[in-house]
Amino acid sequence: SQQRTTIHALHTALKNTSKPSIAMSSHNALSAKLASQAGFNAIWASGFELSASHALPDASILPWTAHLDVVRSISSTVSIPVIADIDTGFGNAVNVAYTIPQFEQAGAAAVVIEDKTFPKDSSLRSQGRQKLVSIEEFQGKIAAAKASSEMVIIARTEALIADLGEEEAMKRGEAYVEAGADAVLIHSKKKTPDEILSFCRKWKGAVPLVIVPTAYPSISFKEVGELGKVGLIICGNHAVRAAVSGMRGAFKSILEDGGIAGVEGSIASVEETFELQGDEEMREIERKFLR
Ligand code: SPV
Ligand code: MG
Repeated sequence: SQQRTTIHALHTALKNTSKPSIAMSSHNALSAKLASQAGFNAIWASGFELSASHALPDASILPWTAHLDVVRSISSTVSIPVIADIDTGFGNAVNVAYTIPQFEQAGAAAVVIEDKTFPKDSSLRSQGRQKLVSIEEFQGKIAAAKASSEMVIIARTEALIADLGEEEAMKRGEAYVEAGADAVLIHSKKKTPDEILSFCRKWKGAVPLVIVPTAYPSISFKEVGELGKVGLIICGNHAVRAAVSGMRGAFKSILEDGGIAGVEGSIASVEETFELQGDEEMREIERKFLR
């Protein structure tokens, strides 16, 4: 199946730490299709983006089925691997055991599960509520995920986000590998890459790392590749932020201009939008079947 192929492709790509794969965030099938057309290697079905697209905080406000629905919609639209952000797994290890197969069925190639307590809060929020579950409990959640799915299971530690220090982050990362994680996402909200660079250099784990450099954007993909430890770089929220800027600009111009003519040259054409909607495929169906 196509899903088996994307799972396998992602497994292989993660190991190529001298040239990390680049995932772009998406909050719906349209943004995922644009990211795929642009040439990104994978889609990050971001909880932050999904929440933002509902004008809600990224704090376990949306039901888990909202994550599932967007993953299904994205997976049925693009053929590159889709990495589902399942936050904390929406509960304990039992919840993980029941929800994980649903994400696999929805077409995800991978899930990222984080070691925060449910309900989670955004990692990027200053003074956010960053309480972690115990290492043992999270190992159970990873094991539950591995036991119930063929997908790539990426364990994410929020130890640095919670200000618990590098040693705790390292201990957690290694413990998660022991529990069966295929990769470890090490997250940081420091404004410079120093914290992440130090962690990556010290990492001796048997699996590749994953990073989300939103807070420390100065780091280049090339620089990350030179570390030889990171298999995947996730652009965490750039689709929804680009959408916000694009819409704000166009909306402002239209009201200022007192008409829609001024934005014609700077927004996507209707024809371009038809293409993204798969209009060609529908025409084919019309030709074949519509009598
Ligand atoms: C997301 O994009 O939902 C993430 C990355 O989990 S972050 O927002 O940095 O926590
Ligand atoms: Mg998230």
